[in-house]
Amino acid sequence: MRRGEEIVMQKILDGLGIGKTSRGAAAGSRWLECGGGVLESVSPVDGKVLGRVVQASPEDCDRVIARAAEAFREWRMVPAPKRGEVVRRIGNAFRERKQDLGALVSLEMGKIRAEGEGEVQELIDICDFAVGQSRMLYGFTMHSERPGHRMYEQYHPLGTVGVITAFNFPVAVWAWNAMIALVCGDAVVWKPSSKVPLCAVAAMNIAGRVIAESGYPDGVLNVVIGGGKDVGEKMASDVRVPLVSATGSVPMGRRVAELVAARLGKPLLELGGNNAVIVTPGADLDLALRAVLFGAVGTSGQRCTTIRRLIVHHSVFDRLKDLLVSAYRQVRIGNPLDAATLMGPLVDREAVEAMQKALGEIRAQGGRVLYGGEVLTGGLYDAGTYVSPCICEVENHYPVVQRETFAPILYMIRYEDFDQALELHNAVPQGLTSAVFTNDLRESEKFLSHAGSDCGIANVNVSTSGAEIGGAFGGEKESGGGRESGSDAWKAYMRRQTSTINWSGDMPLAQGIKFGAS
Ligand code: UN1
Repeated sequence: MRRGEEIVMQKILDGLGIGKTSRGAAAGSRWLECGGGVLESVSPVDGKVLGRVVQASPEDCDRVIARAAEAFREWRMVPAPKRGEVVRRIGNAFRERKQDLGALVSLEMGKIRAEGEGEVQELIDICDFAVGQSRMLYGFTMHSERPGHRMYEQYHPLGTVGVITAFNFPVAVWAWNAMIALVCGDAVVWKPSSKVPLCAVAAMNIAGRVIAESGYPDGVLNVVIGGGKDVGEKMASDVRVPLVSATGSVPMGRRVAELVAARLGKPLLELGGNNAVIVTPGADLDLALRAVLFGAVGTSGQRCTTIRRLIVHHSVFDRLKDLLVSAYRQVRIGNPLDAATLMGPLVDREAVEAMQKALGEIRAQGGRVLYGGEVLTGGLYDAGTYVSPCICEVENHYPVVQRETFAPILYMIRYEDFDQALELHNAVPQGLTSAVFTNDLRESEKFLSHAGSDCGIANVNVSTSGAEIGGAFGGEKESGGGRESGSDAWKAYMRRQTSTINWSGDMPLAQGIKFGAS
């Protein structure tokens, strides 16, 4: 980075309250002394160390969980709309810091600035959503079969919610969970990815201050920065954390699910995708091109919603391929903080290695690289984290195509008829998000029908990535089955209770049972 840029970034870090060394755990605005090892945050932009964090040990994590449990006892008694008022103030605090926090997301994770700010906007949007939700924690009422009885359902706060987030959305996915959990009356313990600890420090500095000013206990909103074994596994196995919401890889989700299930807690999993877009003969190719470019190249292919597979009718395959290759050629790759850049670096060198390994497998399994895939060198590129986005022609059954490689590799696959396209579409272990590009009502309806896409999200003429917060977000099969963010996803964060009240002077039994004197 140039000197001038470094000064601007230093100002941003200072403004967000990030010093050279941060503490690894906080209850609200209070940062706690931690006893774990030191973690370095390395920017993928230029390979420089941005700061250090003294991580939490398992004992520190234990202390935080205890504080959260204590804070919960008070927080659950605060009326939900008043809890919403606190979340409204949190949203406003983030509104004021949108540019700076967005820049930090870019610097620490590598996504371009427009996407960094977009991520903070997603955080703000979910705050607004949660505020409204705080007045709409509805349960049903039913008609009792017994005379003089009333039946209804109510939703109570659940307890402490553990939130494990991935590097690719350093702040938004925390907010999806935390802001909804807060209005539901829960306490939150957040374990961010160790690749992006400073975003978590900054986010907690902003939100923690609001909690402190609100006069409610600090322990309502907590962060614990530490390794998967020290913090993640501790949280997953702790009975004081009734719900653990985890976003990340399938192996991570499997581990969390095992630990949570072993103690009969609730896991909420949002794991990998292998998202496909079907492009039919009558599709608007210009629309498809724009959607695929954003969906496959955006965030350098590191969203769980990234388009991985493009299933294209043979009659338009070559045209779309040529359009894509020429669009890929024009993608400006470089410093994510420059306004002209469309694609920043991958998160670290390991991600680059994983991409190169996948490219080797693609070739070995019979695939053809149509464009890109090189590791870039020279100047800023010498950080070793920059690659060119890649397009390959493959067959769906290749083992490498069946798994998620978290990199900008787009697989192009041909199809002959629409039913075959649907079969190829569903023939992967994952089921997060999907789309069809078509102007044919029958094709779009079939895609959305129970014989169509088997994913948690299915779109028509809309990219797989870039979902709005208002819908429930999550997928089927290996993608984990959880739903977060909008719609009625809040219900997972509450304890559901069915109540029957007898206002008659009799004691009739259900199912018409006569028992003794009744
Ligand atoms: C993720 O990649 O884990 O739909 C979440 C999207 C974003 C969220 C992605 N709103 O692409």
